[in-house]
This record gives sequence, C-alpha cells and structure tokens, in this order.
Amino acid sequence: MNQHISPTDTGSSPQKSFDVIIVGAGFSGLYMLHRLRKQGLSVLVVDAASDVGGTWYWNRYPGARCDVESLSYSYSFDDDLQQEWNWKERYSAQPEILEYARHVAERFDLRRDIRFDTTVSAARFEEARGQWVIETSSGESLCAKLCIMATGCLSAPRIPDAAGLEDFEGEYFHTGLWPHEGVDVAGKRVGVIGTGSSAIQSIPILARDAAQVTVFQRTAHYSVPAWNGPLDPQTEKEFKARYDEHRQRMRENDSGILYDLQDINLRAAVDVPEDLREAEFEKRWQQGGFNFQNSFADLTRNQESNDLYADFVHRKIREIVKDPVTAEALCPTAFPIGTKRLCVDTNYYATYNKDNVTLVDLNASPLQGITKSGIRAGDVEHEVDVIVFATGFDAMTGALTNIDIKGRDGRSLRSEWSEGPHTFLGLAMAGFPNLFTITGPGSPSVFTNMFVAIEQHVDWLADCIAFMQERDIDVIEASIEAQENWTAHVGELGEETLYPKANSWYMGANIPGKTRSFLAYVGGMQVYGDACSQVAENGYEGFVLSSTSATAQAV
Ligand code: NA7
Repeated sequence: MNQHISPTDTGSSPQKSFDVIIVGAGFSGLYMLHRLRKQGLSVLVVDAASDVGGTWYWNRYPGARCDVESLSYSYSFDDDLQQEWNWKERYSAQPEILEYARHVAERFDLRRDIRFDTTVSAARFEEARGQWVIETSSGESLCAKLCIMATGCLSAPRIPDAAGLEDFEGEYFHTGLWPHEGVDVAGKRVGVIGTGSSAIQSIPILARDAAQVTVFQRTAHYSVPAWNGPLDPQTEKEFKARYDEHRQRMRENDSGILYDLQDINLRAAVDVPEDLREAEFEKRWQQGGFNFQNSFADLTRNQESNDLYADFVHRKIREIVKDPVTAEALCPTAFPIGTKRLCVDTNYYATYNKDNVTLVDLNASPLQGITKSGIRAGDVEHEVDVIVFATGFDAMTGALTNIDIKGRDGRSLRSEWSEGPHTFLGLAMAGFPNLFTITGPGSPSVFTNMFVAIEQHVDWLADCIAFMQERDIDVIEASIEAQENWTAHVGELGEETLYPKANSWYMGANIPGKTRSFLAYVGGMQVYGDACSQVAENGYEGFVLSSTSATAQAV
C-alpha cells in the first residue's frame, strides 16, 4: 500500500499525502500510530490540542481523576512500559495520566508523526482517487488512503444555551475546556451547573479553595466513594508480577476492569436474604469504586434489585449529609442506579456539610438564566464570580459529527446519523470506504475500561490493514446489511436492560434534539472481541473488499 508514498517526516517536511491519517492523539491515536508505523506505513496524526493526551489533555478541572484504577487504566502492549511506569495513587489524577501519555509519546518516538494545533474540519472520500481528503481549520488539505477517527467518546464539550451568558461579568469555564494555567477561585463565589462526574470530582476541591460554592442540580446522580490514596508499593509489585495474567482477565470480562476481591457476585439481589445483601453492599461500598455495581449480577437488568441498590445509597447519603433537606435533594430518584455512569468520588456528599456550600435544586427552582452578576434560579439571583459548566459532552457521536465527513457519492455522516448512529461493530460505516472509528458508537467503549477497548480496536484494525497490504486490497467498506444487523443487535441488547430508562448520554438524551438511541454495545468486552475476531477469521465477513490492482488476490 505504501510503495507509492515517500517516507514520512512530518516534523520538517510539508508532506501532504499519507497511507493513513489518524485524527486524534489520545490513547487510541498514539497506539494506532505505533502499530501502523511498525507495518511500514506512512502515518500522520492530527490533533487540535498542542500536545498528546486527548481527553486527558483537555479535562484539567480541579479534582479530575480516572474512575478506573491506575493499574488497570494503562496500555498492556509493551511489557517494559507497564513494568517501568509507577503510578502514584490507586486512582490517577489527570496530571499523572497526561504525564503517562507524554511518556509513551517520547518512549516510542511518536511526536515526529503528529501535527498538533490542527483541527480537522472536514473529511471527504474522493472515489476516483481512492483517497480521503482531510481539511484542517488552517485551510490545509491532507490526503490518505485510509482515515482513522481516534476522536474519543467524551470529547465534544457542551455548554447549554443559557440566556444572558453573554452579559455575565464574571468568568465562566467548561470542565472539559479548563484553562491550562488553572483558575484561582480563592476568595471567590463559584456557581457549578451540573452534578455529573466532573462536578462531583471538582466540587470538593472548589469548596476547599473558594469562598462560596453554589451547586445547581437538575438531576441528582449516584456516587460511590473511591477511597483513593497512595498506591501501596507492595500491591503494585504483586500486581505487576502477574501483569500478563491480569491483563488477560481484563480482556475476558465484561467491563475490562479487575477488582481486589471479586469478581461479580452471580446472584440476583432480590434472591438474597436482607442481612446478607446488606453485608454484600457494605463490603463493596467499603472497597470503593465501580465494584459496588458488582454486588449482584442483576443491577442493570432487574428494577426490583436495582431499587435495593438505590435504597442502600440513599441511606448512605442521609447518613453523611447533615441537613435533611439537602440530603433528600441529593438522593437520586429520576433513573435506576447504574443507568447513568456511576460517579466515583472523594468526599462529595460530605462537602455539603461545609458552611460555604449550598445546593440549589433546579426542580424546585428552575434555571432562568444568567445575569450580569450571577445565576437566576426560580425567583432568586445567586451572585457568583465564576461559573463552572460541568454540563457534559455530546458523547459518542459529537466529535465525529462535528467534522463534516462525506463518504461515497458525497453522503454526509451527519445526515446518515441524524436518527442515531449506524455502524458495523462501532468500527466502520457503509458508504464510508476506508474510514474507521476507534471506540465508535456501537462498540463497548464507555461500558468497559477504555484501554482494553482501545487496544482491542487498534490491534484489530492493524491486522485488518496488514491483511489489505498483503493482498493489495485498496478499498474496504462495511456492507449495509452487516451494518444494519449490528446496529439492530446493539439496540436490542440495550432494550433488555434498564439503561433506556435514563435520560443519559449513553442514550444521547443529554443533548436537546439528539435522537434517542443506544450508543454503546452492552454485551460485554469479551463477547464483542469474539465477534470482531470471527469477522476477521472469516476474511472480513461483513465488509466489501476490492482492489484496483490486477495482482490482488481474491478474498
Ligand atoms: P455528565 O455526566 O453528562 O453530567 C452533566 C451534568 O450537567 C448533569 O448533571 C446534567 O444534568 C447537567 N446539565 C446539563 N445541561 C444542563 C442544563 N441545561 N441545566 C442544568 N444542568 C444541566 O458530564 P460529566 O462531564 O460530569 O461526566 C461525563 C463523563 O466523564 C462521566 O460519566 C465519566 O465517564 C467521565 P442532567 O443529569 O442531564 O439532568
């Protein structure tokens, strides 16, 4: 595939034509570059950011931290890398994860093939040339035979329409676009809009530093304690001694995550006597993190069991939060627990016991808009100096539909997805030849440890591209039949769960006007990985492969 293209040296040359262009220099893009380079391909990565890291480059809000434990949330592809890198805490904070991304970029000499500060505005497939043409915001055109969107699941931040924001005389920030120099809130009055994971992580830190924090809550979210702390060197040593085995177990379970005890309790919560059930909830609560969800097997499938989980957390909230009105407002009731991503916190609920923290329940006092000096909810104006929009993302599809992607015959991905995304395996779309997505909609992505999902996709894609190289295949495209069958399957699996009961970003329901659909594959990482392997073993069944070369082998 690369014989017509000169070797890449993007650092110094104005080269504009490549075998592969990868959009995004987060953990997907970095590993994809590493793999494809080893296959002798000329590869360029472009990213809007000024450095590597993707999500972890942008999300620098106070308290930003991964909700998957450090020893699991990292690459497994290089044993020296995983042995040598030492994590500081049980759950890594954003600066450390960003440092890890930088370390990987250095270690594998990746930067020379990455063009930073380059936003991709459009990508179109030119059928006659068999090339993707990538337009950047600087007006430059780049082209490549293959285009891989490594654009992330939570990378299109969204500030909701807030009447009057333009008149606000203070400062405002979105958590996902936090200034790199930080924000000094000392002595200031801060208003936080939103109570999802980003808010739940940042509120305790803001409350420590600011004079006053007022939290504007539309929907109370469930959070479990992280019990974060320094990573015990002995634990790390023992884990690393069996890293390969642990990684294999991660790939072979639904969530891609390992826990201390565990694993998932296979009984249904409703089938267990109350005292044993309480003991199980309590044990998992004391372990911290997502393991709480594994107390029983039917959390997201049985409303009756789900209610028992919810009741346990409600009681915890009432125990922690001293003011009964605030405690009641913090008890989530609008959706089954677990159907919006569970938050993992450090002192979130206890923060409401501080004198300088106030909760405004937007159900009782709806958000009216922003004034010159604050936020109006109901008939009260709350004066603030800083507004923090912890209002989330156009998740799963936003980073892709923000790019004007045009496939065969000029068809637009935005239009094709106006009623929800249709993909084959979350990897490819019919009508968009030689275009791939890493952790795209319809793949497990956010339902698993992202590193497990990323490595599985990148490995699969690298093998697929090697297959194309070996056989002189120029064009690969998902068939419409395979795509529609897969999309229906993703939706059907979702409908068997309680997830559709929540207005969550998993369902596309957090964005006004976005069609409600099930955006990720809920069948588990291993089942999904097997399905991908099967497709490859059957000669990329479900894809149409073609070649312009007379020497190409039939497939
Ligand atoms: P989330 O989880 O989408 O949370 C966004 C929050 O912002 C949520 O509480 C929303 O309330 C709230 N929101 C959004 N729009 C509005 C308006 N217009 N008015 C009031 N409140 C609003 O985003 P995060 O950044 O916290 O977390 C995203 C993921 O990153 C998280 O799941 C982890 O995986 C890491 P709503 O619930 O929609 O009523």
